[in-house]
Amino acid sequence: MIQVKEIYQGVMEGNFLLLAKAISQIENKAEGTDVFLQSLAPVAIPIIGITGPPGAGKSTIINALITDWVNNKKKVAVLSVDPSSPFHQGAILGDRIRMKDWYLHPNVYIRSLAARGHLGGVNSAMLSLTTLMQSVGFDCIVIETVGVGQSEVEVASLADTTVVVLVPEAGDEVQMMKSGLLEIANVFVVNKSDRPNAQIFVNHLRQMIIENTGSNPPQVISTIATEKEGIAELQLAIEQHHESLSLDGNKKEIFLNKVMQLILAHKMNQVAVDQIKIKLALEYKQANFNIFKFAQQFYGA
Ligand SMILES: Nc1nc2c(ncn2[C@@H]2O[C@H](COP(=O)(O)OP(=O)(O)OP(=O)(O)O)[C@@H](O)[C@H]2O)c(=O)[nH]1
Ligand SMILES: [Mg+2]
Repeated sequence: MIQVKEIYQGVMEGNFLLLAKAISQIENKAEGTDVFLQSLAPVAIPIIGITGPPGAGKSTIINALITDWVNNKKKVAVLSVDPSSPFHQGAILGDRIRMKDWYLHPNVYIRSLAARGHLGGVNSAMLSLTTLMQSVGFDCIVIETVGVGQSEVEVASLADTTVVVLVPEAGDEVQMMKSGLLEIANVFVVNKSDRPNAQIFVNHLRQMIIENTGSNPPQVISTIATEKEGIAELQLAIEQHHESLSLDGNKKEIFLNKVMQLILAHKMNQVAVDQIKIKLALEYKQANFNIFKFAQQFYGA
């Protein structure tokens, strides 16, 4: 496995080759990965999760955020989780176009990751990767996920600050309530505010937030990402949320969530799925088959 020091050196020089290699090794759980992860000494750089429905403008917003950061001499890492269904083949290509200003920039590292096919689940892979980013000299770390499935919502919940991007379209409020986005949002962005009725949507959303959330309700920021309008306000809202986090002890909750994810992933890795399948094939048709009894024999694993 590659040395953290060498990766850090590369990042400082704008050479991400070793970083990319380390990421692949972590994704594949290559030998030595656990020891490597345990050797990390992360700095508490806040992780910003950006989620929302397909095409809401998440990548365009990130593109605009990067402009500000790079102007302030920050090193930026963006991890985007690709749902990796055949229908999303264009996503990576699309991101390359949307964030084109940054793909070759020495202070910006952008990586797309498949949502499926990770040993131990995408959450534990993402946790490993964000911790790696925190350990090799980045100043800003962003995770982009498409908020359509529960797993993507969970990935976003690994972030310190979760930004939910919506567009002013009728019906989105209902969809949002269903998909659990209201619970995970720390900041709402209503992007594409150049569309008609954007302000009505913003008012609706604010009303809904008042009715459904307690203390520290999420701010609602209007943006036109393509024009970089509202981006400074978004930066400020993210910073304010992060300050409030440090104050009220929520960081402990975030860590607890991460520990649970790791334990879960570790336990799942120990489960011999093939053996279960073989046994199940023999037993599931039996008249007295009981799923709880059947599962219990594997609990100790
Ligand atoms: N009119 C308008 N178009 C926008 C705005 N922001 C983004 N777009 C356009 O919306 C389209 C989708 O933008 P993306 O940034 O790729 O959206 P995304 O949420 O990252 O999309 P996925 O990653 O595929 O889910 C692009 O054609 C953008 O140019 C905006 O504020 N106004
Ligand atoms: Mg995108």
